[in-house]
Amino acid sequence: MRNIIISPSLMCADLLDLGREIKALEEAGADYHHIDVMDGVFVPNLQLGTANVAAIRRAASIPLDIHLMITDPENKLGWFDIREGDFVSVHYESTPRPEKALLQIKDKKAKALLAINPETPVSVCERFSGIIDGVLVMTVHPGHAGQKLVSGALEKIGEARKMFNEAVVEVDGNVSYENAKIMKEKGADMLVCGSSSVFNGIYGYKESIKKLKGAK
Ligand code: S6P
Ligand code: MG
Repeated sequence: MRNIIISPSLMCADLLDLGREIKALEEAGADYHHIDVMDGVFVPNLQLGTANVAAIRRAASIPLDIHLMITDPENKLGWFDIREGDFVSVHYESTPRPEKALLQIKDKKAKALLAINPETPVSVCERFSGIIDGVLVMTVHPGHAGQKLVSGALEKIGEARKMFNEAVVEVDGNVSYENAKIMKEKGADMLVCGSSSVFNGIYGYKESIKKLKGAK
């Protein structure tokens, strides 16, 4: 089994107390902070923006995992505080020129991931194999937390792993403890954790992350 990277989704945290949340997640063993950036055009929601990313950066001691759900990201990447060691995902469906955005991310020495919606086949990733450091498989429709798995989305994790032996396969959407087991079996090595696990209010962050990392 691969080393599991845990990336809690900060949009599910207590936004009024984000500094404390960031510290608590880091102490609990989070590897990255997942930041959902939504523009109200590519997805039907508005969420964290450039100022939020900068503020989170100031409070964080671990790298950021920035998930851009915005149209034409190649024209907007310069607005964001992206650093070496971060993960940055752009959606295949968000632009006719994904390679332009991916190359900009690489220029900043961050890891470039191609995100795909539940309806998008994994096969579209193949032509970017020389550029990308991984694939972000969406297992819910991007835009909101608290959704249920889209049927068939889990199978795409295995297809992505088959296509990219070394690259990261990140999964985002309804990562519950139960679903995490299946996702890991299929080859996922990075889990975005939101209201289905880390922020479900049932377990503490440390226990929750331990359960997600350990679940076989
Ligand atoms: C959804 C977004 C995600 C959510 C995460 C929430 O558009 O990209 O990162 O924050 O999926 O987790 P959950 O467990 O509520 O699905
Ligand atoms: Mg996300």
